[in-house]
Amino acid sequence: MQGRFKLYFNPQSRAAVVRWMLNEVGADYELVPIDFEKGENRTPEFLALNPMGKLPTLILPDGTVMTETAAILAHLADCFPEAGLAPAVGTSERATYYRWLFFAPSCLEPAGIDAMMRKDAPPLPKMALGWGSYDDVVDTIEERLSASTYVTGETFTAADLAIGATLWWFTMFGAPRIKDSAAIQRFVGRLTDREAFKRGQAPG
Ligand SMILES: N[C@@H](CCC(=O)N[C@@H](CS)C(=O)NCC(=O)O)C(=O)O
Repeated sequence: MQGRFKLYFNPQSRAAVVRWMLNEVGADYELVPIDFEKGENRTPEFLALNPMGKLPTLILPDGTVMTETAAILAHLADCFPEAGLAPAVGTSERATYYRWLFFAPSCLEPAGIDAMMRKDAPPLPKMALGWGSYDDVVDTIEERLSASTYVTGETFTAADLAIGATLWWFTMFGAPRIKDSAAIQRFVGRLTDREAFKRGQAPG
């Protein structure tokens, strides 16, 4: 794909996941540093781009504003088909890819944040929560990662990046069970060994 992407960036944010993906697909991009402490994500200029005041906020080469990490990963995978990070549309592999790509922000992420930030609070009713319970989510991921190398099978895709980046954050922040799970840690290790991940760790 032609043109330059502009990524509003803070290394301690989900924008780091998008930077990793931009490296995976070999995109041309620039980083615009955002300092949360200085409120740079709350200025009128920034809020005009993303009224949520959140990162990642990505400007596509044609000026379109994109937010929401998983959506950005999916779009970049489609824009750079030569990187091979999304199965063909309409296939069963694509269906499995979507399943895990959406599982990351709708189940894994809120379940883990709830488990870490509300650990002393009474549990919310399982039926009302999209993720059911934290243990169900971790059991589901563990089962999947025990059965195949990547979430969609034997090929690395953008869905692995969505799931893997979240599991990597959970490992660092001490989410329950994550560090002790051999299947999850094998997967996280495989992902953080990738060249594109390592390049994304350089100062931005
Ligand atoms: N739903 C968004 C979440 C974005 C988000 O919560 N970003 C955090 C950093 S990881 C943020 O910008 N926080 C700054 C703030 O809310 O002031 C996504 O999946 O990309």
